[in-house]
Amino acid sequence: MENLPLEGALAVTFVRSLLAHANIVGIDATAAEALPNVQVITAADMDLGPFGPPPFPGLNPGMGHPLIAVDRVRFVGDIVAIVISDDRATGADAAELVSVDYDPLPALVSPHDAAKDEVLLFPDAGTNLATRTGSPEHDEKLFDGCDVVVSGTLVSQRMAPCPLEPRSAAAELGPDGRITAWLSTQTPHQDRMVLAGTLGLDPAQVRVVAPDVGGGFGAKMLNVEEVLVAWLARRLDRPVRWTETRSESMVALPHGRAQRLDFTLGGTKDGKVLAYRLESLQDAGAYPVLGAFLPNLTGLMASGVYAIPRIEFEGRSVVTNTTPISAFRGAGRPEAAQTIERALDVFAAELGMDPAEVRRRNFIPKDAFPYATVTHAVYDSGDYAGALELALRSVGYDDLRDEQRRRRAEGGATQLGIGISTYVEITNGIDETEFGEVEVTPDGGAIVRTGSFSHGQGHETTFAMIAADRLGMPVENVTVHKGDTDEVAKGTGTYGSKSTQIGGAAARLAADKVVEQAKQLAADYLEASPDDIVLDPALGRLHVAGDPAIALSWADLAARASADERLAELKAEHEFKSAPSFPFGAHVAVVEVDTETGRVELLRLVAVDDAGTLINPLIAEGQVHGGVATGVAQALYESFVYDDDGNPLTATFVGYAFPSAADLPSWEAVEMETPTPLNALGAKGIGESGTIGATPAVHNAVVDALAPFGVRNVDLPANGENVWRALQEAKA
Ligand code: MCN
Repeated sequence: MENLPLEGALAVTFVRSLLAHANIVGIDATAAEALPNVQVITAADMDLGPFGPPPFPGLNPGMGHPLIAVDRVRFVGDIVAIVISDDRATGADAAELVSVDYDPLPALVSPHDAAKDEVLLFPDAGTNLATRTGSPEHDEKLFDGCDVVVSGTLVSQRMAPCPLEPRSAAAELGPDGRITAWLSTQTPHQDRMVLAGTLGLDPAQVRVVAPDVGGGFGAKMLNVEEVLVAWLARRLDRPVRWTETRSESMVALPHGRAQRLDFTLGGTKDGKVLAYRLESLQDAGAYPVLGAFLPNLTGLMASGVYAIPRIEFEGRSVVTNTTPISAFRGAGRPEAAQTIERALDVFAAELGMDPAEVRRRNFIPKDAFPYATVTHAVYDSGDYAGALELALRSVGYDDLRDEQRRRRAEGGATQLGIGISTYVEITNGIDETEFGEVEVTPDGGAIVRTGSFSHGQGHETTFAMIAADRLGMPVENVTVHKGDTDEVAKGTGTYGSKSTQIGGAAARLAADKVVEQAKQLAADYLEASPDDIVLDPALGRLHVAGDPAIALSWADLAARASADERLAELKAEHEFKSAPSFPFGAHVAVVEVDTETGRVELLRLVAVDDAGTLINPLIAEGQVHGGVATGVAQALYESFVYDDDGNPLTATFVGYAFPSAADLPSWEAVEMETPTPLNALGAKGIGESGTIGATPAVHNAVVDALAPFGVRNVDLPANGENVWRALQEAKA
C-alpha cells in the first residue's frame, strides 16, 4: 500500500503498549506534537465503540477490543495512541516521544491462572472465561470395560503466523463520500460488511480492495488496525496509509494455537479403543476473537480417523494478557489431530503394540461413509487404512523398523525414530456459500470473478482451469479476478481451505450456465434449435449436432455478440453452498535423535494427503509442501514465549525459531484421490492438510526414538532443549 499513488497521503504510526496489563494514568503528546506536522490521536478523540467481540453464540459480550485503549492496556502491543505525520520516519520518531504514564497491574500469562478469575482483564465481565463448549459433566462409567487406560497432556504451543510480507493498509475518502480501503486481507467482502458496520456506514459506501497481500496463513483478517486506518481517512478527510514493521507484526498480528489438552484414552488389551476424554483450555489472548472458538473445532474433530464409541469433550477459552489468538493454518483441527495421534501412540506403547497396528484396529472402515462420529461430525468419504498402507509402503516401514532395532541393539548415541500420524480434517467447516461469475470477453476468452481470495494458493491457475475445462477454452484465455468488492458482487473469502470446493464449484457451475446460454446464442446465429447445438470442448467450438462444419468458435461467437450488443448473454453467476468435507491422510516421519545432546534431525517425511479429486496436482503438492513446513515448524522449532510479566521474549526472528528451507528436508508427497460426493468437482481442501498431518508424525517420531530410555512424552516443540529435559526426567 506504500506504493499506491495516493496524493497527499498521511502516514499512520501506532503507539503500542510496552506493558502487558496496566491502567493508563495519562498520555503526554506535547513532545511528539512539537515535530513538524505531527498530530497525536488518543482514546479521547475516538467516537467508535469497541471492536468485537464477534457475534458468536456464547461469547462473553463484555470483552470487546477498544480501538484505542481507553483506560487499560491488556497486552504488549495494545494501541494506546496514533501518530499522524507526513512520512513514516517522522511518525516513528514521534511515537517514541509519546509519553504514557501507566499504573501496572498483575499480568496473567498462563491460561490456567486466568481460569482462577483472581485477576480480571474485564472487571465488568466478572470472569476471564470468554466461552465454553462441550460438557463439564464427567461420566464415571466412561472407561468401563477398558483393560488399559492412558492419559497425558499436550500443549499445542502458541505460534506467530509470520507472513514474510507484514500487513499494510491504506484508505481514501472519495468525492462521493465513499470510502475505499486497500487491505492485506483474505476476506475482502466480509471486511466490507464489518467495516461498514463498525464505522456506522451502509455497505454500499465502502469498497475494499485486496491486492497481492503476500502470505496470510489465516491471520490476515480485519483487525483493529485496518478499522482505524479507514476511520482516520474519514476523520482527517485525507488519504492515510500504514505498514506494519516486523516486530509490530510479531506482537500485533494475531497468534495461533495456544491450547492445552488433557487426554485420557482407554481400550481393550488387543488394541481396540473404547473411550476418550478430552479437555481443552484455550488461551484466547487479551481480546477474544476467532481463537476463542478453536476448541469447538477441536471437539468436533476429536475422534480423528477412528471409530471411538464413547467420547467426552469439554473446552474452555480464557482471556490472558497476551496477543489475541485467531486462526492460523489448521485452526483448531491440528490440536485435535495432535492429541488423538499422541494418545494412540501412548496407548500402543502401553500395550507393546506397533503404532501402525493399533491404528489399523480402530480405523473407520472404507465402506462406512458417510460416517457420523459421536462428536457429530459427518465425514463425507475416506479410505483411512488405504492412506496408511500407502504411506507405510512409500516410506519402507518394515525396513526402517529393522534399522531401528539394529541401532537400538548397538546402543549408539544417535537413535532412529519413526512416527506415524493418520489424520482427518474439516474444510468449509461451517457450510458456507461462495460466489462465482463467468463472463466471455469480446476476444472470445473469459473472466472468472470469484468471491474467494488467493494469496499464494494459485486460484489464478486452478479456477481458470476449472472454467476453461467446462468452456473448452485454452486455460491461458481465462483470467481470474478477485479481491475488489466493486468488481466482484459477493464473496466470503479464503480460510478453512474452502475455496476450491465452494468457490471453484461455483465457477464451474457458472461456466456451465454460460455454455447453455452460448448454445442459445449460437442457435440464433446458426439458425438451428438450441437443443441441437453442442459444445466440442476439445476444439472450443459450438456446432450443430451431427454437423461439425456448421460451427462457431468462442471468438466467432463473442465477435458477433459484441457487434449485436448481445455479449451480456454470455455472462452468468452462481452461488454454491455445501456441507463441510473431510480431507484425510497419513504422514510418516523419520528422525535421528542424539540422545546425549537432544539434537533432533528430521531425515524424511512421507505425506499422503487425500483432498478428493485434484484440480492441479502440482499446485496441490505445493500446498502440501508449505503446509508440511508449518507442521514441522510446530513439531520442532517455533514457540512464542512470554515472561511472567507478559513481555514477549520471541518478538523477532532472532528469538523466534522460524525455520528456513535449509532447516528442512525435501518432503515426499504421495498422491491419493478419494472424491467427495458433495460437489461436482469431487474436490476437498488441501491448504491445511500438510500442517495437520505433519506435526503429530514428527512429534511421535521423536518420542519413538527415545522409547528405550523410558521417555513417554516430549513437550512441543520437540527441540534439543525439550528432548534433553525429557531424557533427564526419564533418567531421574
Ligand atoms: N487444489 C487442487 N485440488 C484440490 C484442492 C485444492 O488443485 N482437490 C488447489 C486449489 O485449487 C488451490 C489450492 O490447491 O489453488 C488450495 O486450495 P484449497 O485447499 O481450496 O484452499 P484455499 O484456496 O481456500 O486456501 C486456504 C488455505 C489456508 S486456510 C491457509 S491458512 C493457507 C493455505 O491455504 N495459507 C496460505 N495455503 C497458503 N499458501 C500460501 N502460499 N500462502 C498462504 O498464506
